[in-house]
Amino acid sequence: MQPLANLKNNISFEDFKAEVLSDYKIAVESRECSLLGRREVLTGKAKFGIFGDGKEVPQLAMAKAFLKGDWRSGYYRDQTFMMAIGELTKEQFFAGLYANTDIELEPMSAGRQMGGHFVTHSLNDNGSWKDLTKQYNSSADISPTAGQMPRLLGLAQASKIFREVKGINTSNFSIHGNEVAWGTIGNASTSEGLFFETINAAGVLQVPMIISIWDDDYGISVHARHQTTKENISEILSGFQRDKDSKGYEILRVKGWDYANLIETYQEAGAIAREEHVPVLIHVTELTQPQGHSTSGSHERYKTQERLDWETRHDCNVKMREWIIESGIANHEVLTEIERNAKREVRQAKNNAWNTFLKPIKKEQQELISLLKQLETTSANGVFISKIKDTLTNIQDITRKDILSHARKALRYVIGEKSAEKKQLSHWINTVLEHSQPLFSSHLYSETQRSNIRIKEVKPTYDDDAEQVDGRIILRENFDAIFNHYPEALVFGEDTGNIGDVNQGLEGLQEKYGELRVADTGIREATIIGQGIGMALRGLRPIAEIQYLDYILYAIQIISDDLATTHYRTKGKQKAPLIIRTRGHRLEGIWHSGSQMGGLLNLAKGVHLLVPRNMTKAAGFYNTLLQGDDPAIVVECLNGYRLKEKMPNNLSAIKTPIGIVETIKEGTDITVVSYGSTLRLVEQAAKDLLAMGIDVEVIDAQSLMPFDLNHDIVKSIEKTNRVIIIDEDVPGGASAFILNEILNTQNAYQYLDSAPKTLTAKPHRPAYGNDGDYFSKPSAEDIFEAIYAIMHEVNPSDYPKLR
Ligand SMILES: Cc1ncc(C[n+]2csc(CCOP(=O)(O)OP(=O)(O)O)c2C)c(N)n1
Ligand SMILES: [Mg+2]
Repeated sequence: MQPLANLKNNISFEDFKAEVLSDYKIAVESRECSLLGRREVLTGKAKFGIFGDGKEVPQLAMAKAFLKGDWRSGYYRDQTFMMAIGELTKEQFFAGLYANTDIELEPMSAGRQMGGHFVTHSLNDNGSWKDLTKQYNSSADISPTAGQMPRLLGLAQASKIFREVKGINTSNFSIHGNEVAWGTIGNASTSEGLFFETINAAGVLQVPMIISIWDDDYGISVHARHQTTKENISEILSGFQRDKDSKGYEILRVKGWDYANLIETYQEAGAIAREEHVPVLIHVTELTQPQGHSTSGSHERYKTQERLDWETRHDCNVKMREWIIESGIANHEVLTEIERNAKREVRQAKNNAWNTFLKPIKKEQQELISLLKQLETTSANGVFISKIKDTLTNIQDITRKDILSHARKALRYVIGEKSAEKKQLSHWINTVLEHSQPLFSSHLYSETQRSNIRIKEVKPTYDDDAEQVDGRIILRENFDAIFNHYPEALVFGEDTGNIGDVNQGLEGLQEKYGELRVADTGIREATIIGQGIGMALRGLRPIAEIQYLDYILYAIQIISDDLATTHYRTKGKQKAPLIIRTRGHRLEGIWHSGSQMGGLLNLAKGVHLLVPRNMTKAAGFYNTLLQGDDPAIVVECLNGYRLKEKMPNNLSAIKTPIGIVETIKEGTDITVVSYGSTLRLVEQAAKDLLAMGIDVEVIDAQSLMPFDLNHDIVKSIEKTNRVIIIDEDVPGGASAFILNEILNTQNAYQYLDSAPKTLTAKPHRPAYGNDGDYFSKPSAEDIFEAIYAIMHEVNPSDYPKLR
C-alpha cells in the first residue's frame, strides 16, 4: 500500500495521525454495530438486519470528500458513511434496527423502513425548508436495487440548474451549483436497467454526479460471472470515458481496502464533479462481506473456502489496521485499545437504544396490567381476564401488538357486562389505537398548510366576447405564465423542448425560457421521473413529462417505490413535490389510448392523480400544484388539444381544487360519475336521455386521488337514489375504486333504490381505429343504453325494453 499523501495540505503529522485514528475508530465502531446488530436479529429482538460490514473504509474516504450542501443517494451498505458525516449515531443505528417509531430517536424513518435505509431531514416540522447548503444531505434510501439511481440523476442535475439558470432564489438550496450528488450501488445491482439508463443520461446531461460501485463480486449468492459481462463493470463502461474530443465520464478504479488511495481517488473525483460538472464513476473493487448478505442466510452456503479465506485477508478494516502499523501511525496496543473501546461503546449504545425503545411500550403494558387487575375483580369472567393479565405480565420484550392484542381479547370476555372497569378498558384501547395508528400511517401526504388540498379554488372568469381557442393554446399560455412567475419551475421530457411537446402545449416556450428550463430528454421514462424527484428534493419545481400515459409503465416502479413513498417513509422530513404531466385516454390503439387509472390508483398511493376533462381544468390543476407540496400526476385528454375552449380572462390565476368533484349537469333520476374524455360522451348521452324523459345528474370526478373529499356524490345519490360510474379503464379498475369510495367511505348504500353499476372498457387493450375504439371503450350508445336499462328496471312502462 502507498503512504498517505497529506489528507489536507499543511496539516501537522500529529493532526494527520489523529485523523487517521479517528477514521479507524469509526470503521471499527461501525463493524461492531454490524456484528452486534446481527446478533440482535438472531436473538429475536430485531426483525431483519442488513449491514455495512466489509464496506467501511471506502465510505470513510467518500465522507471526507463530501461537503455540506452535497447529496447522497445510496443503498443499505452505507452506515459507515453516515456515521462519518455525523448523521448516524450508534444509538440511532440500533433504534432503526428495533424500529423505534419516535423520529427523534430513529431519524432515518421513525421505524417505517428496515435498518440500513438512511436519510437526513430537509424540512422543519411546518414543512418549510431547512438551509440545505449548511448541512449534509442524504435522500431517503429505498430497497429495490438500483432504485436510487434515477433520483441521483435529478439531485445532480439540480446543481447544474442552480449554476446555469438565472433568477432562481437559491438560498437554502445551493451555492453556485457547487453541490455534488454522490451515489452508491452494489456491483450486482448495476445489472438493472435503471443503472444503465441513469449512467447514459448523466453522461448526456453532464451533471456533477459521482457514482461509487461497492464491488464485492456477489449479489447475495450470485457471482459476478452471472451478473456482469467480463465480470467488470468499469471495463465495460470504459466507452463512457471522456477524452479531449468528447464529453463523457471520468472513470476511476481503486481497491476498497486501500485507505490511502481511496482518499486520493475521492478527492480527485470530488474536484472534477464539483468544478467541471462532469460525472465520475468510481469502481471500488476487492470488497468483502464478512457476515454474508443479510441476516436471512449465511454466505458459507455459496462461497468457497478459498473465497472465504481471501475475504478474511482482504477485509478492509484488517488492511487499514495493517497499514496504520506499517506507516508508523500507531502500534498494535493503541489500535487494540480503540477496538476494545468500540466494543464497549457499541454495547452500551445498543442497550440504551433498546431501553429507550421499550420505555413507552412498557408504560402501556403497565397501564393495561392495572386496568386488567381492576377488571378481573369485577367481571364474571375474572379467571380468563386474570390469565390474560398473567401472560401479558410475563412478556419481557413486549411489542405494541402484544399489548393491543391482549387488551382487545380481554374486552371480548366482558362483552355483555356493564361496569366502569369495562368502560375504562374500552376507552383505553380507543385512546391507544388513536395514538398508535398515526405512528405507522401518518404523512402519506403533506399535513401542513402546504398540502395540495388546502389550496383554494379560483374559478375561471370570462369576457362576454371571450375567444374560442384550441385547448393547447390555453395550456401554452398558462405554462408561459408559470415559467414567468416561477423561476424555479422547469419542464422536460421527450419532444418537450424544441417543438414544445407533441401537442404543442409548450410551443415557443424553449426559445423564451431556454434549453435548461424547457428541455428535450432522451427516451427514458424512469430517469425523467428520477430527474424530477431529485430536483424536487432540492427545492426546484420540476414538471416531468411522460409523453403518453401508456408509457408511464416504464416509470411506474420509480413513481411507486420512490416518489409515492418519499413523504411517508421520511415521516414528512423530505418532500418531492414533483408534477408529472402526461396525456392519455382515447386516441388510437393499444399503446396510445391508455387509461390505466386503476393501476395508478393502486400503485401510486402518496401521489395525487388528477384527470381534468379539458385544458382549462388542467391549467388550473398546474397552478394549484405549484402552490402545494404533494406530488401529482395530471392526465390531460389526448383528444382535447384541438377542441375549442373559451379563453378565461384570469388564466394564470385560476386554480382547480384537488379532491373536489364538479356537478356539470344537474338532474333528478340518476347520478352518473365519470371523468376525462369519457365525460364528453356522457354529456351527449345525457342530452339524448333527456329527450326520452330521463334526467341525469352528471358529476365530473376530476380528482381520483384524493377523491371527493366533501362527499358530494352521496349527496347527489341521496336525491337520485341511483348511481352509475362510467370510465374507459378496464373492468375493476378506477370504476371499482370509485364505487368503493361511494359505498364504503360515503355509505351511499342507504340511499340506493337500484343496484349500483359500472360501465367500463373491455378487459383488453383498446383496438386501433374508429371501430376499434367503438368496440373497446364505452360509446355514447353504450352509455345511453346502460343508463336506460337501469331506468327500465325501475319503471318498465315508462321506459319499455329497448332491445
Ligand atoms: C429490484 C430488486 N430485486 C431484488 C432484490 C433483493 N436483493 C436485495 S439485495 C440484492 C443483491 C444486491 O447485490 P449488490 O448490488 O452487489 O449489493 P451488495 O449487497 O452485494 O452490497 C438482491 C437481489 C431487491 N432488493 N430489489
Ligand atoms: Mg455485491
